[in-house]
Amino acid sequence: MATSGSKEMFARAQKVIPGGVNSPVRACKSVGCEPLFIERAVGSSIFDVDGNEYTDFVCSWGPMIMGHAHPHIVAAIRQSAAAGTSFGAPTPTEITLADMVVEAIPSIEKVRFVNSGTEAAMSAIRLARGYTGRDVVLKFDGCYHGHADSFLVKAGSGVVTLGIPGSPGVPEDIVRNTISIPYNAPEILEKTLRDDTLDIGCVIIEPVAGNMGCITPQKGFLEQLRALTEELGIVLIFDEVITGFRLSYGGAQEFFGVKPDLTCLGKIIGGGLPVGAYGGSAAIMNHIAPDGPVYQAGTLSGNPLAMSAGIAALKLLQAANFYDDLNSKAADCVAMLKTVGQRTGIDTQINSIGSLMTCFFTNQPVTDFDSAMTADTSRYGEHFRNMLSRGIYLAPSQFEVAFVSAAHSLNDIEKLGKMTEWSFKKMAEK
Ligand code: HOZ
Repeated sequence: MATSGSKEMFARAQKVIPGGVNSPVRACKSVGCEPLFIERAVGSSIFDVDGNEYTDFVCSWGPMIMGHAHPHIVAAIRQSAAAGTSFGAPTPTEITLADMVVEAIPSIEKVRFVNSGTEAAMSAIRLARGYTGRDVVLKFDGCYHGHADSFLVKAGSGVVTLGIPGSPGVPEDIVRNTISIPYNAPEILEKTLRDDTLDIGCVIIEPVAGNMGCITPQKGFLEQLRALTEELGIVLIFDEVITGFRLSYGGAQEFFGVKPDLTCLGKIIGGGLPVGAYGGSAAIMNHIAPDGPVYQAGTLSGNPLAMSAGIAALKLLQAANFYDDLNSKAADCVAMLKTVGQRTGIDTQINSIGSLMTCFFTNQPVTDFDSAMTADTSRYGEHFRNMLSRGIYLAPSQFEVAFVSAAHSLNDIEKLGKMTEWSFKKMAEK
């Protein structure tokens, strides 16, 4: 495939944008190539500036659950834009979307909209600290909650992809107030939470880890976490930026039947526009200004454009059997990937849940950060490049998830299977 246009743009971008990108993972460093510059997208396809078409399994890292440029979402954005894009004042659309979120997410009685998942997680821990009067946050190795200071300790996503051990610029005091323990380790969890010298105020977790590849919670893990935090008066935060409206309409908390105190949302609720949100019981949310003393604000928060896109997206998700259809399509992908792995003798572990999946290049079950690290990242890079050369766009890192959308067709799934088999055979022959 000719990619001279992307190459030229990357050279230009590097002169004026750090690393040529506005978010590190997309630089494609860990997969040994340069980024494609995308011009447009529709349904399950994206098109680069050289006119190449790719079947897209990144889906903008999650928001594009309906596929790209869905006509209802585009129409809602157009209509909203024509009426003005931001007023810095309350609008009817934010009440509509808040009503929909409150109705959908089991633990949310009140919700505050922000502009990104990072902002949502950052604001949720400030609220939890303000509410409990305790500063220490417990997180899990390899989980990623955006790039706010407190979360860059043993984080997933680009932090692990680029092998950054923490981040210069994060003050020692903040690192001291963040404890990170392994995912799916019930004994360590109990011991840490019961250690009252640590003075933990809140726990934040991705109920399905999606930023060290897809890792599901082992049976009873979320239930144990809920029971312990409740008993000890620790605020439990579910980061549902990926899983919200993805695993089910009510997110992971509905899927697993475990209710947190606070929930962070993003991605899907913005219909592809920049949005985040955090919510929970009125008792906790009333501590936010102007009702309470915990300060959080934003000029563009709840802007009508993003709210309208979000409303249109959520309405589409209410279609009968939407999640059953989506998840059964994803299950077909998973079954096919497993068969291809067995047929070609390439060691892989396919972790999946709902419409999320990761193909880890390892022969060991992947249940936490350490086991994720056994994956052969150079093999993933080779596979990524093979697939790209045949028109399949995967995440440019072993430690991310692939997303299936409502727009993916049977053809797309078959193409994924065929190209995966071709790529695995090519690697097996070496
Ligand atoms: N893991 C990130 C989304 N959950 C990747 C996107 C980014 O950092 O740009």
